Amino acid sequence: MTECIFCKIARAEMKAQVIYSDEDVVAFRDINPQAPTHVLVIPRKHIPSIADCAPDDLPLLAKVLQTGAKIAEMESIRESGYRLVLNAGPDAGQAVNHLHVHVLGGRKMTWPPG
Ligand code: DGP
Repeated sequence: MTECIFCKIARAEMKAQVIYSDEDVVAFRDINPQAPTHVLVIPRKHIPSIADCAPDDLPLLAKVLQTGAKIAEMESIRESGYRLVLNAGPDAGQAVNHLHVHVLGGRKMTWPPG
């Protein structure tokens, strides 16, 4: 069993505000929200980063992204707009080494990101 915190959330061994889950993915509210909606979508499978995605993982990755869009619907930010963010590696600020997509919305965003 991995000690990864997101694996623990996926196994319900660690508390999180889970708003969606199925056999492949889990979505929960970020502990340190950067927008009115800030949800993380993870695969249940432990993949450290997008850089570690194997060709066989691509359907799962597609499901993670599609779940991000589903969460945006659930959070009523489809029309106002939202951002899906996937950080990889130190320069991008990836802090948790379990692939995750941030769903951010509910406020106007700036570009380029900081
Ligand atoms: P990243 O920088 O892309 O690796 O983002 C990791 C995010 O994970 C960060 O926004 C904070 C969030 N996070 C870290 N630990 C926990 C936790 O234990 N619970 C929840 N809900 N979110 C966490």
